[in-house]
Amino acid sequence: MQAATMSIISDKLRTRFALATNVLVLTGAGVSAESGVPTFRGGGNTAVWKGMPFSVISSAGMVERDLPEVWEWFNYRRGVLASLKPNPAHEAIARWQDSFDDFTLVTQNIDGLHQSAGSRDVIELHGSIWRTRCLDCDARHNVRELKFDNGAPACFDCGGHLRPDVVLFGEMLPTGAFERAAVVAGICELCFVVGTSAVVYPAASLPEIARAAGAYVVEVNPELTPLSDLCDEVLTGKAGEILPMFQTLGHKKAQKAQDNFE
Ligand code: BJW
Ligand code: ZN
Repeated sequence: MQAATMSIISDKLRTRFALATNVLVLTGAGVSAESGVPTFRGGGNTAVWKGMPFSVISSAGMVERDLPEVWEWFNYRRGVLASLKPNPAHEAIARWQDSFDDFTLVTQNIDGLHQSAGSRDVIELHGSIWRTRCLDCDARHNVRELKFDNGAPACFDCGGHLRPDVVLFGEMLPTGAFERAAVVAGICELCFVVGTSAVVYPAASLPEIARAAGAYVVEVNPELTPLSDLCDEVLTGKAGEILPMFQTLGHKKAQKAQDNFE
C-alpha cells in the first residue's frame, strides 16, 4: 500500500488513468457524505432510529415484524434526501463514463444521487429508496414523486403491501446485479473504491476480485478500511475534493477523440 496526500496523484496512477480502457468504480455512503447524506458507520456515530441501530430497523426481520415502522423510517429518509444535490464527487464520476471505452459504476447507495449527477446504467447493489416492491405480486413501482403518509402504502397493481425496494441485512441482492459487477471486476484494469467502509459483503468482495485478477486498485476515503492494505494506492481525503483532481489528467480516449477531430 502506498499512502498519498490529497494533492498528489502518483505518476503511476496518472499513467494508469491515462491508458485504462476498462474502469470500475465502487461507491459507498461516503461519496454522498458531502451532499449531506449521513453515513452508516464511522465518525464514532452509528445511525439510530428511535433507539434502534440501523442494523435492526433496516433488517428483513423488521419488515416482517413492523412494516409501518420501517416505512416511517424510510419516509423520514426520503424527505431528507429529496432536497439534497449531487456533489463534485458524483459529478466527476459521471464525467468519467464518457472518458473510457468501458466504464462501470457500481454503488451500494440507495439515494439516486449518481443518476441525478448524470451517471447512466448504474448497478445499484442495494436497491433504491425511490422504488417500492410489492410483498404480494413482486411488482416494482417508481415512487420518486410520491409522498406517503405513515403506514405501509398499497400496491398500485394488486392492492398488496409495498415495501422499500432496498436490500436489508440478511436479504439477497437483486438478481444478477452482483454477478454483472463481478464480471467487470474480473476484467477491469483500474478499480476505484470510493467512500465505503468495505465491511458489507458481497459488495466488499468486488475490489478483492479486481485485485486478484490484476487490476490496479485505488481507495478514496478519509479513513483507512479493512481493504486499504490490499489497495495499490490509498488517496486519503474526501471524495469531493480528490476525484475532481483527475479532471485535469489526460486519458487515451479523450486524446483519440482530439486526434480524430484534428
Ligand atoms: C468518506 C467521506 C467522504 C466519509 N469521502 N469517503 C461474508 C462475511 C460476513 C458476512 C457476510 C458475508 N457475506 C454476506 C454477509 C452478511 C451481510 C454482511 O456483509 N454483514 C457484515 C456487515 C458482517 N451481508 C448481507 O446481508 C447482504 N446480503 C447477502 O449477502 O445476501 C446473501 C445472503 C443472504 C442471507 C444469508 C447469507 C447470504 C446484504 C447487505 C445489504 C446491506 N444493506 C445496507 C442497508 C440498506 C438499507 C438502508 O439504507 O437502510 O446497505 S447496510 C448499509 O451498509 C447500507 C450500505 O450500502 C452498506 C455499506 O455501507 P457503506 O456504503 O460502506 O457506508 P459506511 O457508512 O459503512 O462507510 C462510509 C465510509 O465513507 C467510511 O469509510 C467513511 O470513512 C467514508 N467517508 N466521508 C469519501 N467525504
Ligand atoms: Zn402488488
